[in-house]
Amino acid sequence: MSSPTADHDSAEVLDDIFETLAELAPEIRDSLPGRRTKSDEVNPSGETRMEADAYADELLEEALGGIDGVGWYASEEQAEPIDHGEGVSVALDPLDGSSNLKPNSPMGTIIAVYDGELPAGGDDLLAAGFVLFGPILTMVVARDGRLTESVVENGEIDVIDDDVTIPEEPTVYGMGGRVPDWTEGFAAFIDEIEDEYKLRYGGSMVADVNQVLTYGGIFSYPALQSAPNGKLRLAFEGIPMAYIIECAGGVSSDGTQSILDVEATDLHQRVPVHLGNEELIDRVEAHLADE
Ligand code: AFP
Repeated sequence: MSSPTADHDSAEVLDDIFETLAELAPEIRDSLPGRRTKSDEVNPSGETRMEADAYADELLEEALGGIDGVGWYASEEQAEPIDHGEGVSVALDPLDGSSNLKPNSPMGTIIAVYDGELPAGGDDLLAAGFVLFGPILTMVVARDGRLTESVVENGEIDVIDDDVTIPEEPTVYGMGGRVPDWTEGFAAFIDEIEDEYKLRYGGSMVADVNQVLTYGGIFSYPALQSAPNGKLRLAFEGIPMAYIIECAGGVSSDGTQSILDVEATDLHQRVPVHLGNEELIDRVEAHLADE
């Protein structure tokens, strides 16, 4: 694959990608009420897809793949990247947290833009962002080391904070995985922090990470006894969310190192995820090192 700068200005390509995502966001949201049932298909990670997952994936592939300067479209819903010509690779979780659709709880779309062939690591990341389908439709974009938050109305981007920074005094924590399946070190970490912070976990990474950006704290989907690499996917969830948190002054970790330094060997590989204020990430890493 050639570099985005060969024929296209990569800043322009990134502008096009995020504008297209904002234009599609209301359409994806409008499609949700009629697509709350499970389809009879499973995704490459073995999870049953909702009708809405498939619809959002098709819509995003067609629109983002059609941008001049986008070379590959990859998604959590498809086994292999799809060739769209020359340019950057976009990697998407089209509807992250779609099991929240049934109880009408928040969910989102996560995007990572890589300069290079997939699988690619944090060094190859050009930008990342997410759309949050909450009571308000918002989008955050991490680019050039800075995080911007916008409200999306009628597909238009209205920037409300052009330098999002994680609050210095953390207040919340949210963790995935069944408690008996946590490792000893992770359980000890939670034991230590539960008196200090408020537990808030909704099961949608986009919303659970956004509350950390808003209130400060930590989000983890840790290594489990039954799944040493946890649940979340490196290319579609781990790397973009790590960059988003790091652009806001927070820290990411797979337990020992920044998620942006994890070697990418497989498009659908999983990674333990810890995101939040530095002091909390230091504490979780210390407990995990003691295991
Ligand atoms: P779904 O897309 O299947 O709802 O999974 C959501 C997710 O990938 C991520 O958004 C959550 O953080 C995590 O999985 C929730 O997993 P648990 O249901 O095990 O808490």
